[in-house]
Formats: sequence, C-alpha cells, structure tokens
Amino acid sequence: MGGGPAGLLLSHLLQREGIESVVLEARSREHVEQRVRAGVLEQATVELLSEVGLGERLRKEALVHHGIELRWDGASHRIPLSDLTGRSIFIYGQQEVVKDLIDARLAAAGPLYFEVSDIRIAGVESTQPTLRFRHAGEEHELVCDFVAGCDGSHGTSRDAIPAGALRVYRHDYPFAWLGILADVPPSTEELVYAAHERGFALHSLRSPRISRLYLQVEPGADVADWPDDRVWQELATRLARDGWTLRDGPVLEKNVAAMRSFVVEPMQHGRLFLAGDAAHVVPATGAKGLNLAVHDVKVLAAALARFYRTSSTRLLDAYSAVCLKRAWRAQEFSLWMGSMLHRLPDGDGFIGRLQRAQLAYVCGSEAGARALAENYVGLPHDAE
Ligand code: RFL
Ligand code: PHB
Repeated sequence: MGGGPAGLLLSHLLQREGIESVVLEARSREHVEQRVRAGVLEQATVELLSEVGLGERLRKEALVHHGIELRWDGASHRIPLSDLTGRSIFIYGQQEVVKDLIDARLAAAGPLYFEVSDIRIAGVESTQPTLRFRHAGEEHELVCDFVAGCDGSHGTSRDAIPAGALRVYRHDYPFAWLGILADVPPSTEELVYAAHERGFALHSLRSPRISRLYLQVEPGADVADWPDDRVWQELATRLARDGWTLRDGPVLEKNVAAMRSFVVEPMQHGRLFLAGDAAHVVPATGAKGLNLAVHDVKVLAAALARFYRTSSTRLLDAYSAVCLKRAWRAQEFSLWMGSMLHRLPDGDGFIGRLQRAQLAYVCGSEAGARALAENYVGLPHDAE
C-alpha cells in the first residue's frame, strides 16, 4: 500500500529477489512525480539505489556535498562532514527518486495501480491477508502472503493493527516550515542552516539552477499570508551575513509543512509490515525521513527474501526492532538539531542562552561537530 519512495523501492527490491508484488497508490502518477519534498540523501541511500540499478541518472545529476554551514549571530561556521566522517551527502530531489522508481517498475512490467481508492485490509493475523479496493470504477480483491503498509503518515494501513497491539508515540513542535522552490541559482554552494532571533531559515538547493529554501513559521500558518516578497525579505534577514547577498527569483512552489514526531511500535502485526512514514515521522531538520524509509524497505526485502528461500521467519521477526532502533536515533538527532536552531517559546531568554551554548559547542569543538556530522551523514546500514 502506497507508491511513495518506500512502496516503490520495496517492490523493486522484491522483484530483484524474484518475489511478486502489486503496488497500490491512492494518487495519480503526475501527483506523486511532482510532489516536492526531500532533497538530502545519505551516502548509504545512494549506495543502495546504485547497487540495485537505480543509480544512472542519480550519479549524473545528484550534487555531492562535503559540508554544511551553520549561521548564527551573523557569522558562518562550516561543519566539514566528509573530513569528520569520510562520508558525503547527495542532493537529489525526492520526486526524481520517485520518477526513477516508477520508470523501473514500469520497465519491469510490475503491477502498479494509481488512483486506487477505498482500500480495506483483512486477515493480517492469518497467512493470507486480503486487500479489497476500487480501481477504474471496479472492485478488486488481492489475496496476499504479506501486506506492506507504505502509505505515509496519513495512510490507513496501520489502522489494521488492533489498538491493544499498538503503541503510538507523538510529539508536536511549536513551529512549522514554509518551503519554496525557486527558479534562481542557489546563493550558496553548501546548505546553510541559520538560527536567527526571528526564527530558523534554511537555504538548500535542487540543482545549479533551482533553489529550495525554508522558513520557520507558526504552526497552522497560511501560505496566503506569505506573498513572495515577504518570503524573500524574511529569508534575507534570517540568512544575512556580511559580504553575502541572497539572490531571489520566481517562486515555483510554496507550501507549509507541520513539524512533528511520530513512531508506531511495533512496526509489524501478523503479516502486515509498516515501512517509512507510515511507521515513523521525523521533523525535517535532520533530513532523515526518506533515508529511514529506504533503510526500512531494505531490511524488509532482505527478510522476505530469506523467508521465501528458507521458510525462516528470523529476519521478519527482527524487522521491527532493527528499524525502530534507527528510527529512534533519527528522532533524537532531529530533535537535538531542531531545538538548537529554531526559535522556541522562551520566557526570560534562558532557552536562547542554552541554544547559543549548544551552537558554540557544535561549531567550536571537534566532539560537537563530529556528533552532528556522524548523525547528519547517517550511520552506515551495516551498523545494525
Ligand atoms: P510518502 O512519500 O508519504 O508516500 C506514501 C504514499 O502512499 C500514498 N497513500 C496511499 N496509497 C494507497 N492507499 C492509501 N490509503 C494511501 N494513503 C496514502 C500517498 O499518496 C503516497 O504516495 O511516504 P514514504 O514512501 O514512507 O516516504 C517518506 C518520505 O516521503 C518522507 O520521509 C520525506 O519526504 C521526509 N523529508 C526528508 N527526508 C529526507 O530523508 N531528507 C530530506 O531532505 C527531507 N526533507 C522531508 C523533507 C519532508 C518534508 N515535509 C513534507 C514534511 C522536507 C520536507 C518539507
Ligand atoms: C531540502 O532540500 O528539501 C532539505 C534539506 C535539508 C533539510 C530538509 C530539507 O534538513
């Protein structure tokens, strides 16, 4: 269930193991291919995509970055990610990953249904769960060995787990992100994360011609209150540094995303396995969500392959614990980085002082910089 990065990559990995799957996606192909979301891929994500034949365009078009910049009090501090960790990050839009995955799926003639509605799951505690759904005006039934719930944070697959068997952890943050995609060359070579008294700002990019920028806004903020001029002005103020100017240009896309944390435990019930945002959502500060989704489906595909080869459920049984360990690490890191950079409710300025102490530690000591760098580039996949 779900034709986002998690569902599409899982079907691709299973196909390579000779395991059939059917992907059911609620939205249209155009919609999922145009949805602007993540931009930062960990090296381990890129390595996996390359190993499984999805690296051709990625290797050509992705931008390799060896550091990020933290900007506060008008000064810049570079965190040399590659020097500290031996690893890099890659800039390649999530919608490009999704396009590559859809092309691969269609080239392999794997069943992929868009605009599916009213999916109902039954029998996840049996060895033959079923999915009933509507597609092109007709009712269908699929009898499955397994169901993978890859339907994102608003999906319904996890509702098939009985309430008593499931624990949900949630944390909402007192801020949201307004993101723009702009038709203007980036004003920076590396990503800039800025902590400013007016709030957080991030300068990212998609290509040498297209910039991606974010502003911390109030939860529930309305894009209608943020005309392009206001967005650029606020970005210029929060990102300001002596001798540097922010280039502006036409805004191609603008949206507001809530920041929240969410984890479902366990990620499996009977023959239903949750993966990606369906199981865990992290705030975007640490750039981890898509990377976690990729890790989940890598572990799940390997576990299913083992099951079909040997009938052993050992890896399937370990799936939830292995993925939750990485997901909680990412939660903690995203919260740690997020609370350092965002403007937070602060009575007498105590929180602001703590944030400066944290920034000074991260920017001024090798131990601090390394803690950020190791988490930001992502732990290697074979660490578990
Ligand atoms: P998705 O991408 O949400 O895909 C789920 C798919 O399921 C479909 N669907 C259903 N299909 C069938 N039946 C149903 N009942 C269905 N309900 C929903 C949906 O239409 C959709 O196509 O989840 P998936 O595959 O788990 O992928 C997760 C990532 O999308 C997400 O974690 C990232 O975008 C998070 N994220 C980032 N992650 C990174 O690793 N690096 C980043 O730089 C990064 N930046 C970001 C981000 C997320 C952001 N937002 C939108 C909060 C930046 C932002 C602003
Ligand atoms: C992005 O380019 O969309 C992006 C970059 C870094 C983040 C989040 C999003 O932390």
